[in-house]
Amino acid sequence: MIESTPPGTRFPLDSSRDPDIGANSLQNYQLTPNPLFSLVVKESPDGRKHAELLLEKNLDREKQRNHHLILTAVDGGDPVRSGTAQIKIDVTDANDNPPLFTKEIYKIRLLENLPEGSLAFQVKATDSDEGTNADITYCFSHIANSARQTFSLDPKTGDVKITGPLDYEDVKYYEATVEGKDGGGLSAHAKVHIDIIDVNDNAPSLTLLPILNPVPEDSVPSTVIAVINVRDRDSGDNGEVTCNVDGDLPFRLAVSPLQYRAVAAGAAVHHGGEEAAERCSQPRPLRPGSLGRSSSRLIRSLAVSAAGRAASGHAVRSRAAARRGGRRERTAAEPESGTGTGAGGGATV
Ligand SMILES: [Ca+2]
Ligand SMILES: [Ca+2]
Ligand SMILES: [Ca+2]
Ligand SMILES: [Ca+2]
Repeated sequence: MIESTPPGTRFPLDSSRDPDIGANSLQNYQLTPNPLFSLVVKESPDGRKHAELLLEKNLDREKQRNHHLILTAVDGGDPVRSGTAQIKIDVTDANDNPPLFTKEIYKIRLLENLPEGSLAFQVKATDSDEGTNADITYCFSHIANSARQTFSLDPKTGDVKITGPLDYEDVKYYEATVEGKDGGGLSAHAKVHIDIIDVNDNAPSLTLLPILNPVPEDSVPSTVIAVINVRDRDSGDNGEVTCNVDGDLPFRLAVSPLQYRAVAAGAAVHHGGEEAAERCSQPRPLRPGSLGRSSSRLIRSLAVSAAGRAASGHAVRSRAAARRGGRRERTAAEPESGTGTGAGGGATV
């Protein structure tokens, strides 16, 4: 008996036989009490009685997959004689349950450095029917084209794998709807919200805009000589940057929102070329084991002019070096001898 059988359906039972006649013949049927089934006894014109099993309520295979009833046939004799028959009802499955996802919304967080091919998460639905009625296949029923190239959903296992590059700096959030459909055509849906988590995968980048080039040697302290823009595409601690200037130089970095300025320091600027490696690094790793990233840039344009010397001086070291046939350049660690002007040092960071 299929579980979708509607209440009110009747099932004729084989008639019992009693060779006696009159009151000693079959008088009635009885059924063990059962909330789902009852007995209807009909009498045909020849006086024979027939029993029918009547389904009173909906069957539910998922609650009870079989029922045992006992039919008793009683005669009218004295003593009363009876016979019994076992009625065994197997309830076969109907597809009356849609799949049910384990969550209405799958909230997923993925590090942006997860490699392609790795398992991101799994969606799962259950179905209390059996056989193909409980056989679920999964698919994305709604997903942006960009996300479709980034994630794949295994139709059988519900495994979601990464099939394209993740990049927090590019896309921070994905949204999709998954569908689970059983073999009988019933379906269910669940939302998927994917947050991409930032990883420190970008080093700071520096751009240098010289304001004074060359720098007159009589520049007063705090004269802005260059503007350094610093940018780190990461977020939070991963995008936090500090800058410093290597070496003992008459310049210091002054911070203004979103940019650093190289300014003449308190001591007088002395003439001669100066070269400094300016470094920007991230102050602290986000997690143990995740190293901060740094970048540095050799500043060659903070040249200082000296009276009576070629104005361009040491302005762009590479060009000057090329002109001089690669002669070794003096560095900040080798103060020019015999100039006698200004006081070195005093550069602060
Ligand atoms: Ca089902
Ligand atoms: Ca079912
Ligand atoms: Ca960074
Ligand atoms: Ca990042």
